[in-house]
Amino acid sequence: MLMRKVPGFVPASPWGLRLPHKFLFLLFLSGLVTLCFGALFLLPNSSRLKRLFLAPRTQQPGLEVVAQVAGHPLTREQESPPNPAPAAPAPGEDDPSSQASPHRRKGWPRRTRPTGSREEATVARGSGVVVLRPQEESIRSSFDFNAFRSRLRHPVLGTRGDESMEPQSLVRTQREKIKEMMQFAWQSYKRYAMGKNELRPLTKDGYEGSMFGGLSGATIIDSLDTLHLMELKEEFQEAKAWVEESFHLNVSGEASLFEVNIRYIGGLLSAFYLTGEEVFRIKAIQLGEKLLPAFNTPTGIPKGVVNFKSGSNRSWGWAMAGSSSILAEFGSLHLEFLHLTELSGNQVFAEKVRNIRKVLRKIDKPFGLYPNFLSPVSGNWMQHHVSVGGLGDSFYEYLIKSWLMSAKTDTEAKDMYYEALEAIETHLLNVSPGGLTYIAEWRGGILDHKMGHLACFSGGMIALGAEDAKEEKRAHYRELAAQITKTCHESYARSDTKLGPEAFWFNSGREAVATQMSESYYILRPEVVESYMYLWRQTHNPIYREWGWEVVMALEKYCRTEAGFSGIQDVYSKVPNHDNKQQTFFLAETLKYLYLLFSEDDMLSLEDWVFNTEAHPLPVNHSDSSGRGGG
Ligand code: DMJ
Repeated sequence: MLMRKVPGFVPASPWGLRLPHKFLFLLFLSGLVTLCFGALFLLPNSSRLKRLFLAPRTQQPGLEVVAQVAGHPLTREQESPPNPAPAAPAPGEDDPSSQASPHRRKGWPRRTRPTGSREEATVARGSGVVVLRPQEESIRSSFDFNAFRSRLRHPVLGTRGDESMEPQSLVRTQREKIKEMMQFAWQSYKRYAMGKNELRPLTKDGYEGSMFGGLSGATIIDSLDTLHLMELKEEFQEAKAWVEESFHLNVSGEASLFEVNIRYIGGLLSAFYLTGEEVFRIKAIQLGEKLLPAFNTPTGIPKGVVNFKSGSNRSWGWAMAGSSSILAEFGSLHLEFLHLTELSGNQVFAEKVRNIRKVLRKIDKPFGLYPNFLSPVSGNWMQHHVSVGGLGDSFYEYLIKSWLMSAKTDTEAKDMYYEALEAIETHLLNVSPGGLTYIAEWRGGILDHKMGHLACFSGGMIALGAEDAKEEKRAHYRELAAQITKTCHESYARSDTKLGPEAFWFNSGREAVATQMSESYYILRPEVVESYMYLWRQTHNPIYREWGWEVVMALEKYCRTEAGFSGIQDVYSKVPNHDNKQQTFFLAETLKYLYLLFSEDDMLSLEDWVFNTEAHPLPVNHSDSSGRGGG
């Protein structure tokens, strides 16, 4: 409708306001808006609101390592939303995560699992163009795989000396037999349980368990390097394809920090170092980030359990009523976490384990011993139970291996190892009336005269560390390693099945045997054959291959079933009572160590590799370029 202009009449606005009023009202309104918007940025703890308004790229400058390489299988996977930011430490508490790191110093945010914008990823997928943010670019290019391989002293799989000289040798036949066992274990798993964590060979199905927070495929990840080593190429490709297509990290359960680290992270890292396949590196780093909330404690000593969904953490209920972290668990992260930093360029992983080292270095140790339970809140020992078996074992292993993996530069780890070993010798080492050397368990000064199967790795560890001890101790440590390994062999030899029990005692006239049914089981554990492998490499005494072969025969006789290998419930009964579990470490460790026992010394040479506690080989950090092997 056309308004007719009437002199002296100013038409009212639709709201009935005249022009000066309207102007004043607009002025007031714009002031109000400016004030509110500004408040979003000035009020404390406004980060959530900022997130609503700022582009994701601005708020998250990229600790994330999601591969956005077009065509890469990872680009097809929708990962879970980012974990919540780690909880801030309580006022006045030392925040280990605030230690200097290049990233942090430059003002990088705390969040360790940020995401890129979905739009950005979509564009990358849609256009087929590689879209990497600057930080991802540096992560991508921070590790030179070819340079790494050229620094190795030996070809990864060795020179195969005996094969070319003796094509039909006994040792070759033995190795082939072990390879066949691996193939059978893998194929059984694939047939009945592909994608599940473990195979149950009696019921012919899969089992997920509760240690991995909803992650699947533990057997696959644990098997990758063994398959590669044995040149089971088709099987390796099956495993790799599963990782590419079906290994999803968007899970939300509670996981064991230790188990995920040694099996999944260790397995992925090894698979990467052996093959150079990016998928393994990227998955390892992504999974490593998911473990970081476990470290949000006042001391930085991680708790044993991390919740993948909420990012909360807790200690195991059985660990001093939920108050303690376990020495073997928080003490067995060092090797893998240093490699996560090496492969990602992200210092956060190395900082976390260096802090653990710092805490352990400072704390008082009763008689130089490391008890198994430590409060992650106070940093105090919670009980004086010391063991080189369960709860303590791999902490000692990681000290000597940190020294070796650092190409013998980490003198702190070396000193800690030899000091700990001296204390163990002084307070825990015993010789039975029958002449068997064993490492007992210590409870505030009282000894339990028993050794767990787990403690049998120590023969190999002491052999491995013997050469870097003080000159006057070297021969002694070699002999000690041999004696402990002999004792562990006795625990096998004295059973009806020639497989060893979970724990064996030295008292009441009985030696190296279990004293109760509840300790008589064998769950396909590797520690005894692990020691045979190290002792073989050190001495070339044929007895270790003989003993190893006895184990192979016993496994075949008592543990092989129609659909895979199974543990047994009583090593003292020739009628096998299977436990219906093919443990992942059987493929990762037991079969790998057996295979290496019957291989040349330069296959995964100890000059180039250290094995994590799940037998996943991680490379020594040779910084010079005098490598000869590479291949
Ligand atoms: C493995 O998972 C590792 O070797 C760990 O350190 C201890 N136990 C099992 C095998 O027995």
